[in-house]
Amino acid sequence: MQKVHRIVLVDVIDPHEHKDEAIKNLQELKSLVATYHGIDIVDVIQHRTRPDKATFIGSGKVEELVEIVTQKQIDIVVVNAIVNPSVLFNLTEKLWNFNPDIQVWDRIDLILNIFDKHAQTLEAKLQIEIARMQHMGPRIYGLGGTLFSRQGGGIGTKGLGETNIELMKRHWRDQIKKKRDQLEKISRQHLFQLERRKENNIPGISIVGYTNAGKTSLFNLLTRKHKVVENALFVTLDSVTGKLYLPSLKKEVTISDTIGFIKDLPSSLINSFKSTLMESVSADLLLHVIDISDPKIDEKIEVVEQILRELKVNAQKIIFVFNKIDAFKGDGEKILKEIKNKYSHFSPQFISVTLDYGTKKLKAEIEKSLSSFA
Ligand SMILES: Nc1nc2c(ncn2[C@@H]2O[C@H](COP(=O)(O)OP(=O)(O)OP(=O)(O)O)[C@@H](O)[C@H]2O)c(=O)[nH]1
Ligand SMILES: [Mg+2]
Repeated sequence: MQKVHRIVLVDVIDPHEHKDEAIKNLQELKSLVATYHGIDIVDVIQHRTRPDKATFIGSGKVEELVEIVTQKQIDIVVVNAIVNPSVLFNLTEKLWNFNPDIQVWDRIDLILNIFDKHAQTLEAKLQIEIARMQHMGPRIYGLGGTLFSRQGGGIGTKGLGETNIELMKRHWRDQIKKKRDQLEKISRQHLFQLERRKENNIPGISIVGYTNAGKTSLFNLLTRKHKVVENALFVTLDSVTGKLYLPSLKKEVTISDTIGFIKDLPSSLINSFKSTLMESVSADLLLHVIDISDPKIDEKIEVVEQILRELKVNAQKIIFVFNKIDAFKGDGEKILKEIKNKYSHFSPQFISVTLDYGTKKLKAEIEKSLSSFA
């Protein structure tokens, strides 16, 4: 049976952040962690302060962490931030004596480990491996540096440690390059397919959005496919393309579903996923799926839009697809009106994939947007 990891979450809250915000953020972190499966959140340390340069949390909190790790047999510490590798190394070093196998992850490690579990295709796997190697590298040199300098403690042997670190770095760089070359080959095939589509004047639609918004559900409905849908984050990691027939255009268009976005997704990670995100970058039309029942709806829309800007998507048109309208509570009329006004540039559509509500109108809007291809 798979071992269940016992973890402690460490969150540092900005002193200016509202309490409700902090609770919501922690909730998202918890769902992210729950997605990993085989993990038991044993404890949470939340601390309202500025992050400490050396250890992220202050020395008093480090002592508390040591105590929790020892008493509750913790094997993974997750720091809810993107931190300098030296911070992760410093924390690991402080916890080593109490659990020699302790792992300290930051947000990137957590996301990469989740990605790793869900990745299906070689392309997605390679992208994750490269991102992981880049992210882990400095920590490994750090560890190596400490070990080597411990080994070569005497006068005159200092150079040995340095040479070894250099060798390690070179080996690491070579390994990354090999993976990159492999990925490059796959990306080229991908690009070739996209170019062929353009030559044949076949429009491409791409479904994008925050993780868990219902992208795959919509993809399945439109293409009659049966991809896995789950109430969890990052269920989809690989880009999959299906077909949708549009009667007014008298042609089939391609439609692709891909990885969801999340806030604080570091740009290095977005960059590593460029190969799978290629469909979205070159799509003629983007369907931005939004969970209308989500209390953090505006923030999530902005996160997605920001990432799309970073990716420099070419789409002439983006349609905002507000999904899960069946689960929406509150003054419906008023809020729908507000949304319609606020996002009028994005032809807002209101649908429920579960009830197959609003999809006819959505298809009509898609046809309108792609009418130049007729
Ligand atoms: N109430 C309600 N739930 C929905 C609707 N559409 C999808 N869901 C649920 O939302 C959850 C996420 O659906 P997915 O289609 O996997 O979402 P996704 O955006 O592809 O998620 P990731 O691939 O993990 O980023 C699932 O539990 C779905 O059953 C809807 O119209 N109404
Ligand atoms: Mg999905």
